[in-house]
Amino acid sequence: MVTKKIQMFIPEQEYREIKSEGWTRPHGVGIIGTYLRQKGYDVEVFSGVSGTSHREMLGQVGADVVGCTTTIGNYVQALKIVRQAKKVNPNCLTILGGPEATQLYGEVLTNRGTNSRDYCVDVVVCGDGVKTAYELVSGKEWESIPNLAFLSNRELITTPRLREDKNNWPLIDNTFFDMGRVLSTYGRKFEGLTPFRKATSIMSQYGCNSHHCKFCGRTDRQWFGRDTKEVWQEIKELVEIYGAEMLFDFSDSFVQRPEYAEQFLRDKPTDLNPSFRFFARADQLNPQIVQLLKKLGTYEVYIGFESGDQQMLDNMAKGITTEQNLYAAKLLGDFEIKILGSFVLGAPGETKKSLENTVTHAEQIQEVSNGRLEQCLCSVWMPLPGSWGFRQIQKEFSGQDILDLEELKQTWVRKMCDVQYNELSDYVNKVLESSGAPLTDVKGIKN
Ligand code: B12
Ligand code: SF4
Repeated sequence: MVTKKIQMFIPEQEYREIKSEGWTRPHGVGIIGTYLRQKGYDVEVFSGVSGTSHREMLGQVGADVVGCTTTIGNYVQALKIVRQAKKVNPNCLTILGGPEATQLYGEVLTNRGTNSRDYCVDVVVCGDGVKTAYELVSGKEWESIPNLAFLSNRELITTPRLREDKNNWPLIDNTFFDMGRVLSTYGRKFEGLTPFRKATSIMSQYGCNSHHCKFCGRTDRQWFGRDTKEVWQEIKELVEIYGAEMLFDFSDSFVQRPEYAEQFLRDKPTDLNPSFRFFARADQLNPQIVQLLKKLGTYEVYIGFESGDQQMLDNMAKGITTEQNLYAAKLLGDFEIKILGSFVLGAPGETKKSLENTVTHAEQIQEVSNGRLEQCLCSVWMPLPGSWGFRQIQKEFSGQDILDLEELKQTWVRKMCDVQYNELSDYVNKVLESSGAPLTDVKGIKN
């Protein structure tokens, strides 16, 4: 029997490079690719978030099965890849997964499915996709595979959603990537601004069940913590084989379950001392937790402060107060942990006054943290498919799978804010400037 050739892609973002790209590992397609390889398939994984360019990827497309992760930032690139896959091999099975296709599967299949003029997508995986991918490539009846959306005789079929047990997923096979290049990208990108030369990403926990921030595209509310010993095993490999000095844990909040963080610290091998960057919510930080982070070797904590105006924080359902933001910043400063703070402008009802409060807040955060706010990110509210925000303007984009990001943001601001779009964009720079952070950036997608 000839082994099926499978290619998995996470395309690079279409609009602009972001600072976390180039040195991160693709956790979704990385795990899926590893699982399929372990099942005996001939697998290749191409990662735009680990520095492989879109052009390089397009040149490599050609397999029996081609799968792509989609986000709002790379969806157009993902379509180019699956179109190319069909061109090279019309019998190729093309699969889209990831947050964007999960949210817009109906629109994707209407515009790119079997009956469309731009047919390039056979099936969409909605939600978890490791076991699902295996069942798809092994030829199981689609109706009996969970987490799918596809067309059958022009009818849109969806199968039940099932959460997979993440402890049954393999550790990413790092030999898919040029790990030397991936890890050293961090040092190159942040030269002169960081003590670390080599860094990459890990993911200890999945899901966010604490809040429902109205701008957030996360839909996986249920929390799942991976076996802490296994996470350390993964870290050991990254440190000892690839020389990682700093690891960025992409869990939505590392401290959303303090007992998990405590277990993680208890299981830490004494001879393994990498530095970490974690996400955390301001309301989840207290002296005990910050002390724990310090003991773990935390270099930096990424906090979504979002706004300096209490009404805006309430309007975006963030579930935190400006006082909690300042307290968290002070605590981190006291423990000499650096901060990566991010802000989102354009909450429902945003006014010039509330924007001014955010400018002042960014400055205060720098002050109370004793200059520890090292990086500041700021962006205009992007109504991400899947979020509450998107639902408020969805009607105006009805039927579309390719969303014009500029139009999305402008529509949002026109409908939801009491300031003009241009004014809001100017405030992005004002917030970045007032933060006094040495490293500043707009959050990804072109602003
Ligand atoms: C790490 C991360 C990044 C990293 C790396 C990206 C990556 N995907 O690896 C960086 C920092 C580079 C990044 C960038 C961006 N990100 Co990001 N990122 C995340 C984060 C925190 C974790 C992603 C992850 O690894 N999850 C774990 C893996 C296992 O899950 P997964 O990727 O979803 O894959 C599973 C399934 O979706 C499915 N699946 C996925 N792909 C495929 C493909 C096939 C073929 C199959 C069968 C199945 C399948 O199977 C996997 C296992 O179950 C998520 C939030 C989150 N917690 O998920 C946001 C998230 C994915 N990012 C988001 C956004 C908006 C972006 C940016 C557009 C940000 C920006 N402003 O520019 C860019 C886009 C970059 C790009 N190339 O597209 C949004 C996406 C929303 C949307 N509708 O698109 C999310 C959900 C955050 C949020 N809170 O809203 N991101
Ligand atoms: S922004 Fe963070 S805290 Fe809010 S819902 Fe999303 S992942 Fe959870």
